[in-house]
Amino acid sequence: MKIGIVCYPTFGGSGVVATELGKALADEGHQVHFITYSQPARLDFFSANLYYHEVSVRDYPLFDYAPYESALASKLVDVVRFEKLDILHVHYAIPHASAAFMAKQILETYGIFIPFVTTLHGTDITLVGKDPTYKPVVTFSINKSDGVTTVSNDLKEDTNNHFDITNEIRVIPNFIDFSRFSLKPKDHFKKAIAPNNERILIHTSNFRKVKRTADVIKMFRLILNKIPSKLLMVGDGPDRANNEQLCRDLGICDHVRFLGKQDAVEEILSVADLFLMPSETESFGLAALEAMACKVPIITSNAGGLPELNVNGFCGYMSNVGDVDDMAKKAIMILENDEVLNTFKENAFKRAQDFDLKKILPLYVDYYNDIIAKN
Ligand code: GMT
Repeated sequence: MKIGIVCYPTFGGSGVVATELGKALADEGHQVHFITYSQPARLDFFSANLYYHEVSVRDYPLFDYAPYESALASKLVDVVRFEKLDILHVHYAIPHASAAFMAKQILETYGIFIPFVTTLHGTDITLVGKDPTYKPVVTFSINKSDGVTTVSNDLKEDTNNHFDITNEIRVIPNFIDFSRFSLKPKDHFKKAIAPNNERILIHTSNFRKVKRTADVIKMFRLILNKIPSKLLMVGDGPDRANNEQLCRDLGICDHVRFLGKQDAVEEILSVADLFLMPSETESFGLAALEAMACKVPIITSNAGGLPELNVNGFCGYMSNVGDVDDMAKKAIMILENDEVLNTFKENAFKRAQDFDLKKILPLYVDYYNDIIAKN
């Protein structure tokens, strides 16, 4: 197949899933064309089956807002015509699904019919899409997609409950590539972070409000009262400065390291004993899955699609959003005993295997084939 992929080429979950999916499809022999405004963060190598087409938005003194959606639609028309693509797969509803719809209409005037699949990742529905500013466009473009997928049952329900959806939605969960995410021998790094064999806790995110990163710090302080430990905060975003201040206020700066954005997250996860994700909502929780693949158990909230990933009491524990005391209590239960910790580590790895790329990739390929056959 010749597949066009549109995504936000950033470190965000939707961009990561789109890029990893494209790379895996290319490895299987499909021709994959990324159409984005900059090189996707994880597309940093050469492969004969991978192509990258940059959408450039011309600035013009008349524009207060450069019309990215029109530039993307025009680029899609150009790439589909020239590269003779079979299907487009757009990640994130706004503005990718509506740009794909526009491109599809234009291509029909050239006698070219191309179906497009839209994958909803969460924030495009839970945070942005419900806003009246975007809702009509989101609803319309989901209904006009030739196929729609969500990354969890919860997101499917949420989409159906909040939008007037006439299309059938297929659930295809996030996946993990074990060739990249696995426990790596990083003992020297572990020693540097925790010289006295303290437990190492980790949080990775974009430090947006929805991640409740202050809860990570508050939870850690409670854990630190009982168990010698260190906290690694990986990533960057709007709440980081406040989190740093909170650490100073709580007097725990010596135990917390803010590492900023990191490419080799799997190496850092490899030294960790527990992953913390107290999010307000999370359509799937890819970062938690990445941790589990590296044998790191998880403490999460029970919001959104997290109960579809976190098996409570097996690979980690779940608590209500904001219940920092309960989260800390559960974390201590895992961390205070070596045997318990090791069982949770093994279980986290076992649970991650349910989302092995090798199991999930065929679900996308079959779905593309169904959609192409129907159109
Ligand atoms: O979580 C983020 O801030 C990034 C966000 C995105 O929209 O790119 O991630 C979303 O998509 C991921 C991949 O499908 C999911 O694993 C994340 O759970 C989801 N984030 C939220 O729902 C908050």
